[in-house]
Amino acid sequence: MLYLLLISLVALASGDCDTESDNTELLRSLNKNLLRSLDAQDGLPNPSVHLALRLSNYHNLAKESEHLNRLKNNLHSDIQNSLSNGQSVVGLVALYTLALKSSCYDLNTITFTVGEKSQTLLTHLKLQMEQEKEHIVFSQRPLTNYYQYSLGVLALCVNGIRVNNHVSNKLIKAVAHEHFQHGDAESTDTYAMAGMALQCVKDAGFHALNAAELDIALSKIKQKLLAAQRTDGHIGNEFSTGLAIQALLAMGSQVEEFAASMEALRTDARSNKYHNPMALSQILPALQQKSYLTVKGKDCLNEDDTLVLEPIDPVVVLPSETKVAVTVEVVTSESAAVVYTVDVPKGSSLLEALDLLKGNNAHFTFETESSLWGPFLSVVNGEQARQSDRRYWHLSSDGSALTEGIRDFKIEAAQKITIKNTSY
Ligand code: B12
Repeated sequence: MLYLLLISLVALASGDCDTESDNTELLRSLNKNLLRSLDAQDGLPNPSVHLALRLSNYHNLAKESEHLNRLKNNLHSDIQNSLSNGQSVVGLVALYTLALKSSCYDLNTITFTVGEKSQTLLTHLKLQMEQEKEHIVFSQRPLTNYYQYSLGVLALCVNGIRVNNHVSNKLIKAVAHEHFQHGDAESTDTYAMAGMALQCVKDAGFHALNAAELDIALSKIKQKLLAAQRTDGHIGNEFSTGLAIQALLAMGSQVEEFAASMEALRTDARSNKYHNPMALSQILPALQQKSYLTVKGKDCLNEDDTLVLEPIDPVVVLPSETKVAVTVEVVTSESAAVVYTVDVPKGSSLLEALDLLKGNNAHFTFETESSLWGPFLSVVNGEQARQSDRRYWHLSSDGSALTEGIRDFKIEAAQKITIKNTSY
């Protein structure tokens, strides 16, 4: 009997070890994928990717430092241009700030010049947040969105900059009035980012006067995130789960409370759901039980430097011989609908399908804008859905909203894609 008990205990223990080493293996391999994305990136260096690499337990310090230099040169001049043109880029500035802080870089040495006046990055972030706040006062919404507003609060706060009470109050009010929307649904991502931002404000004691309001907002966010948990474990959808876990951790929840969500994240990660570097950058900290708040205490000392990128053989994917029929319906802001059809190789991306359609049909045109998530569909048949007018081209397939953009969504079977100029 004792012998049997011992055998089962040994088996159990080794099972645990297996799981632990499987997880370590998964984390290291995701981390390597994120490092590889640095070389593959065609556009601007991505500050969110840098942040995730720096928050990880594993590092390739040479590659990270090379990337830091690219951020300080290329991303810096892109932000400089936007600021000179008077554009609100608070989310990007906040991510840049978080990325630099995660590398323990001296932020006081980073400056931007607008109208002959040179000011530090943090001063600019503060100014941008004031403008966003003023916009909320007059139009009940930020210039950008509450996700970026939260990023701004978070970035100031983790750098020890006192967040103006009026600024954090606007976020608290937005939580109370449930103003966090993504299209026509609630934005789990925004609740998560607001949760991390407000938790930082609470920990720093910046909001001592209205402590009760702040606590109510934090518990509402927690309740929203837990209520958004689906039966398959995801919180919101596959792409908000990482941020939601980060927020729950930051707000003091125990891992056991969302074990199913962690498992859902790992299962998705194993099936390569997070091939987009931006998606990977938001889940990797969560899988290591860290949140963006961890940046606050980062000292960059005695870091691991064991991640080595083995060369991998390039995989050439030939277009499938099998064709599938795609119907593309374009619905303009005036509700006028035009329908097109195109046959595409099975497994094509929606972007490839739209390119084929454009080549075959002189009446169909489209344009994209680059973003951290990839190409954002901005103009269709000459009609622009302007973010400044709070409009966008909403994507759906057979009536269900797509959870990925035109480059990542793959067409595996015949379907009807609807592209609708929608207000938000
Ligand atoms: C706000 C927001 C929007 C707003 C953006 C406008 C605005 N000013 O508010 C609106 C409502 C227009 C929007 C639209 C869509 N969105 Co959106 N969006 C977000 C959100 C909450 C914040 C983005 C942000 O401000 N980031 C901060 C700044 C610094 O980064 P940025 O890259 O410069 O930001 C720009 C881009 O992200 C772009 N953008 C927004 N959404 C998407 C989606 C895709 C696929 C792309 C390429 C770009 C893009 O708009 C941002 C502002 O200019 C994120 C959540 C998240 N976790 O990131 C989801 C998120 C990025 N969106 C998502 C999706 C699926 C969409 C749509 C495809 C939905 C649909 N079915 O139509 C469309 C895009 C369609 C198109 N035309 O290409 C997913 C993307 C997942 C993925 N794997 O690709 C996210 C992660 C939400 C989620 N959890 O599902 N979105």
